[in-house]
Amino acid sequence: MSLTEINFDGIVGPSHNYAGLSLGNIASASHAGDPSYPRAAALQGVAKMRSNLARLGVQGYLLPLPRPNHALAAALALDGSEVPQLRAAPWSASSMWTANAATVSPAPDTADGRCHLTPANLVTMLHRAQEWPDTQRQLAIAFADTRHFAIHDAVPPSFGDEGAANHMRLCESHDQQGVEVFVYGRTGGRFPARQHEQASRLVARAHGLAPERTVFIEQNPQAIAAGAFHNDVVAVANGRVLFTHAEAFADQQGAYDAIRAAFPALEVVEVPSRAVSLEEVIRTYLFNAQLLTLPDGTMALIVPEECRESPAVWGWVQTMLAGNGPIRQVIPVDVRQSMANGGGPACLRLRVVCASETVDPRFLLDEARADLIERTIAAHWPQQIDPSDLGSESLAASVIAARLALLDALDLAQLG
Ligand code: SUG
Repeated sequence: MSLTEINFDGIVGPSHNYAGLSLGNIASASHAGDPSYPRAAALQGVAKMRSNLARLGVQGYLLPLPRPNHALAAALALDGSEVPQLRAAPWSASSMWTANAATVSPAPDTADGRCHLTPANLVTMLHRAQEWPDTQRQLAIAFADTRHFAIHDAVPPSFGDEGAANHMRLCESHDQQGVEVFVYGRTGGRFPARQHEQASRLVARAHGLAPERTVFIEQNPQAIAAGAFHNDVVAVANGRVLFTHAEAFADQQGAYDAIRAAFPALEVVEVPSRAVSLEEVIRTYLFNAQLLTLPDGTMALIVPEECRESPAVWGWVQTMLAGNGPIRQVIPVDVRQSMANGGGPACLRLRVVCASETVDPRFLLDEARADLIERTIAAHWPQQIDPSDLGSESLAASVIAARLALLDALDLAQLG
């Protein structure tokens, strides 16, 4: 059985909305109150999956979680007198950003030779903290074969864990032993640092990672203050390559040295601040990109369309492509509905290195399933949601029915 990297994209749920719930997430704050377009959002996501399926020959997905979450609504004692953000939390479709679903350590890296997954507790944000028990339930079905996978409980609360968004892996090839890099923030800045060092260390211990192949790095507090609440907004790794902004880490050179000590073959592709400022990086999500190894061994970077519209970013991209670096193609995709809530192409996927035949096939995309998913979305997803609709009984009924229609179509009614 050969191990490959499979991207599991989050299908955008039918309650996708802009309620401005994420403090420190500039896009979420600036789109608060806007109407959202769940059908268009979900179709954008399927189009991205389709193009990556054609490129890589393999693509997975995870299903939207049950919304509105009646248990959370009851726990919050909602009676109409609360602030709108509280009312919106049980409706959040935030599980679409599966980079925050879990931290994944592939089998070659772990002591027991299984692929380990720890769902992220996401405790810093109320609307995200409700995700992990349902995410865990879904992971336990998709990766049910305990000979190959180990699914953990989330890190206990008070230690914030944001999953793969704050985790990178370097390796000669995906199926070989790699070096795992955990990137945490320090609290006390303008915005919450959502990934805590002790959460990262706990996950590394639980996964049975070898200390000499594990690196812990601090995020640059200025990047968090500028809106890079997750490391994957300022850096992404694949194979031997670390693609990063020059201001991603608290001690940039120290970070490179620490990674190189564990992984001497490291190739850094750094974007200097004079070429693209931190603010422009956060506006365009240049680094919230999928850095993919194509079947011919070269690398492609899947970036949001917003990158092409930025003269600074696109200028840097052209210069980079004209050089002889490891990234040979840069491909824009339209995920604007997700971007308006602070989620780019990389937020929308969880990378799992495993043998595809060990995954429950109901979570793997092929052309027929892509057609089926698209048809179900087109028939059932609401066209538009205004934040003032959240709480309405009729919207709740249509959101619930839409999700159940998708579960039925994919033979996953057990998730209902
Ligand atoms: O947690 N947005 C998400 C975006 C997550 C991006 N993920 C990664 N970078 N990997 C978040 O901030 C917005 C929800 C709202 O405002 O309704 C939100 O949750």
